Amino acid sequence: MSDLPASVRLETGRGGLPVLLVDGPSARAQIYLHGATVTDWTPHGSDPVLWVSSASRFTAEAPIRGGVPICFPWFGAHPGESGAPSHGFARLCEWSLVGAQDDGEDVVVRLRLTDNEATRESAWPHRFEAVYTVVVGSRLSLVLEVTNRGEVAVVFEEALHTYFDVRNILTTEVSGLEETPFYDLTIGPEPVPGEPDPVRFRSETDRIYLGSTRVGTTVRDDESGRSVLISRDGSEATVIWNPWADKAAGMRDFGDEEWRSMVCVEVGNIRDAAIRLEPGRSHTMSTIFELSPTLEPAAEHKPRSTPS
Ligand code: TA6
Repeated sequence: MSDLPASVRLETGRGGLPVLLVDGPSARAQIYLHGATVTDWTPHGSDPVLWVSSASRFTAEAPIRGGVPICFPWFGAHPGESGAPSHGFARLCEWSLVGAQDDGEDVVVRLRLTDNEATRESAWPHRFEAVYTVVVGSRLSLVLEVTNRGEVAVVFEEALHTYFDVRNILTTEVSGLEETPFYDLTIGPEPVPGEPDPVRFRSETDRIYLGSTRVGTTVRDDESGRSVLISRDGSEATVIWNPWADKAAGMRDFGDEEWRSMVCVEVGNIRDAAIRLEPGRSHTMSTIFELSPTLEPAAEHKPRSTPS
């Protein structure tokens, strides 16, 4: 694509997959056309914010294990077609680059996916257009707009399945979901009452929060001394995931010990929050990530002061 700004280069990335290398005034990023997967966002002067497994595959046949895979048009296993790919087809498709431009301190990249022969034969054969806008700056903004290009109403699920890099999962907590009931996929289908405290990690965690509040969610990583503030719009569900040791060891594209240094916090619309779109209508979901220093280690992670 000839008219890319100097801040954006289209290169051949891992596995020979096309990748956009963004180097803007305030941050750098990498976006694979494969799944429109953002695999790196690093504000200048900071450490990378996103986690990618050292065992991730980079092939057209498999999703990238890390970064921000896009789950669409269903989340998890397809309810009716067991052979359908987990989390839908969007993260397995090659998205087309619509364009990119500089915008002050930010760089804006737009990608598109429309129905094709393969998707029209899938478990979700509808006509659609999905436009994904990635704004790379001191904050990372991700906007997914889905339009129903067909003649009938459609229902779909979506999630931005973000893998955050953390120094130590044992001293990481996720706040902003307190008192929100959730589905705990590690124990069963029934909803579980909300909890008064932030989410802390001591075992496999796989939770779906519905009716998540509009206020932000925060990933607080005490050992790195930073937090990631996650705001959202057009999203009524939040998923929190860490596979822990056994699940991690069972995944070929996930390093055995890597569960210690990642956490997924995903904004989406799944289950009761699935989106219904009439013909010609569009729905937009967006999220913004912003770094902030953690001022004081969380009480329970404070080093015990030795009694004088
Ligand atoms: O988002 C959490 C989750 O749905 C977990 O249940 C786990 O399966 C994870 O996604 C990874 O799914 P994947 O299909 O990428 O292996």
